[in-house]
Amino acid sequence: MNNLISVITPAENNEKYINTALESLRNQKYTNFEVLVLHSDIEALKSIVNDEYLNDDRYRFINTPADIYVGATRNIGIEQAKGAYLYFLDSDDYIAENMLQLLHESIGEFPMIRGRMKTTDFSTSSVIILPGTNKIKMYSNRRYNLLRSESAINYLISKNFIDKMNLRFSEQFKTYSDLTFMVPLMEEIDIVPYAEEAIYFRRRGNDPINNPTLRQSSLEQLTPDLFGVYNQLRSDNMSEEGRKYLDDKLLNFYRKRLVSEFRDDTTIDYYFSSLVESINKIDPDRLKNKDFILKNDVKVIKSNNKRRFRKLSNFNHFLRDIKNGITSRRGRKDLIYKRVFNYMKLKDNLVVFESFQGKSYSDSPKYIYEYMLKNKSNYNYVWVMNNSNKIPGNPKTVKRNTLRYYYYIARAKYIVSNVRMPNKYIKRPEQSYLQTWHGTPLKRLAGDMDNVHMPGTNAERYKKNFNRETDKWDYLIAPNQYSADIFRRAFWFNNTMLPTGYPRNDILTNQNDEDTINRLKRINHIPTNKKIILYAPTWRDDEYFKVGKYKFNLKLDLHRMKEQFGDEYIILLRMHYLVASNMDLTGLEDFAYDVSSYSDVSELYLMSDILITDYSSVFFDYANLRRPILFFTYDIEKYQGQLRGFYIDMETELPGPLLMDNNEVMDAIQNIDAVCEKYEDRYNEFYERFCSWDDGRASEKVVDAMFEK
Ligand code: C2G
Repeated sequence: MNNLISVITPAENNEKYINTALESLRNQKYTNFEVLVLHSDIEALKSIVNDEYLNDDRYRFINTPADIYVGATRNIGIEQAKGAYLYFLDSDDYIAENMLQLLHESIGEFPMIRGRMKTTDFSTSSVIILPGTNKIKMYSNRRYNLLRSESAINYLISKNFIDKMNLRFSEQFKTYSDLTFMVPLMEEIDIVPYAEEAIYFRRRGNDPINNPTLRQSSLEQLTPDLFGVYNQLRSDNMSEEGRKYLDDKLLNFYRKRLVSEFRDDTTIDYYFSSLVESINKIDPDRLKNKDFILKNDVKVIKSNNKRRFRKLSNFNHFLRDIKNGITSRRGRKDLIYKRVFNYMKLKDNLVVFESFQGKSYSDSPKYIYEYMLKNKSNYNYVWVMNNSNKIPGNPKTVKRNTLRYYYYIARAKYIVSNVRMPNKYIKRPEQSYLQTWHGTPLKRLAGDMDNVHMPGTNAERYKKNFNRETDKWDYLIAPNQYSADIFRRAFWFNNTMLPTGYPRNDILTNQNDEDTINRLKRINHIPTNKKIILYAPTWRDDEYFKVGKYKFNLKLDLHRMKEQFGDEYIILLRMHYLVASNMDLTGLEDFAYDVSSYSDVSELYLMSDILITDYSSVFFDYANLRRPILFFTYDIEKYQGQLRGFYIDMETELPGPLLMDNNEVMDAIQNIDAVCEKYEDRYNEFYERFCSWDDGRASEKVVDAMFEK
């Protein structure tokens, strides 16, 4: 008997990590294997595969038709496999080097054996090696426990056994098709060994919007597939374990996923008949230990009375909201927001403005508001402000996340914000939500991020929440074509893009004059007889005290700067709004000023003569002034490599030099005229590309687009 193992690896939509998967096979202690890599554009895939695999005939690259689902792809693999065993490995995963050996050594006469699964993220790139002492557990009555992951990956399966059963994957289902292979197999087998030390590393899906894993697929996809698979497999001739497995899968899906979607009647209409068909097959005993609500739901579904079910479902939701409302303060707020405020009539002339989560009166919302104040008479305004702050026109102010806040965001016809609203915000269909965003992106944004290093989240959750938010945006401002292109993709944005430039930059065009600049300096007690350096760095995803409060280690040598430039310059230190560190400025009086709490950074730009920054979007705006920009990028390798990645090449596309230490910073300031001359051409190109939409009329254009003239 041949001992060849055929590893079947579909690579569609998951090309990026294929070399890691193949590397983990190359490192196997058990070498008698072939790999069938399947893709609908195999030539394109081969172009990213390392040569060593292309030149090794154990690696077989097979072209598959386009537009087939993974079940059909795997079937092609099975047809072409030459081995005595099959093993399914997905192209974005990898296995420990003893995997095939341990499975092969332990399968004996059993038709199938399973290895252990570990979840990993996207930062792990090299293949992990584990020592192997092969502990085997036997699963008989509980063998369906092994199928909790619903997946066909990570089993070594006798090909002969599959051929005898004539078993293949069902090809019409995009999701859950693994069950159509695995459930019949489990039914034929009494005992499945489980090798505890054979580890399969499964990457957590980090792109739930564009490339969802099975679990992350949309409900519109999952629901008909689950019903379809359930109805195809579920029969009374199955083993008790098999029936229980499928029934529980259906009930859990109903409970955890479907019920929350049944807030709206059209969803119920859509799924009701399939739901009835499936629920009718469930063993009545299965409900014995379930709670009253589920039992009652099932009873009403079985009565096949859609109207009654709709009523029940609405009532259940109401009960749940009430229950949350009684048990916590937060729940009470949610209840009133959802069940009361959201049913009140919209106020057609009310606009809510919010900038950086109520932290300041600033950014594009400020300039849009001031334009409206001057040019529109028939609107009322609410500003979200967490601290008292004098705002022209005396609008109502509310603190973020209070009950009053929810009152206004429920009733205002218009919402204007520059960052994300709370996840809880329910966008009413008649509301208009303008997202101004807060900068031309340098660092990778939302959907373009591979890893998320912020506390309290991961890429999957981050992107899901982010996508839920961007779905609510009706209008989005683009400061330049470059941003418009990135926003469409990274925000999954399909609504109205306003190609207007940034309202916050209007003053950089309209008020770039000596009178304004001196007036601003005087109001803020900043000397008018010295030149000004503005230091405005960004935040670091991985340096924080707690969620939302970031640290900043000031690396600039201020004492040295004071000594050398104190007669000619002062420096304004401007930390990012997410940074919570306090700076110690003793000994730096009359030279360094902490302007972190100054509300409007555009005014700081106007006052300053040189900008020092790093990876912050501030330089895109500052370039409107055509004044010198220096980049203090002491941690560029870490920032670019591990944390975010950039959209543009910092080395070749920026309008100023990258400076790695204090010596270089001192030098550049000392020779600022020479620096400017050296970067003149680049600065011009940069200006054309990023600033040419900013013509001083962005606020006007945005207001015209969103409010009737
Ligand atoms: N900002 C500021 N002071 C700083 C840094 C930033 O006032 N020291 C303001 C600027 O208006 C800047 C905006 O906050 O344009 C965004 O800051 P970034 O440093 O670019 O970082 P981030 O908040 O992560 O946003 O598409 C833009 C990106 O999402 C960046």
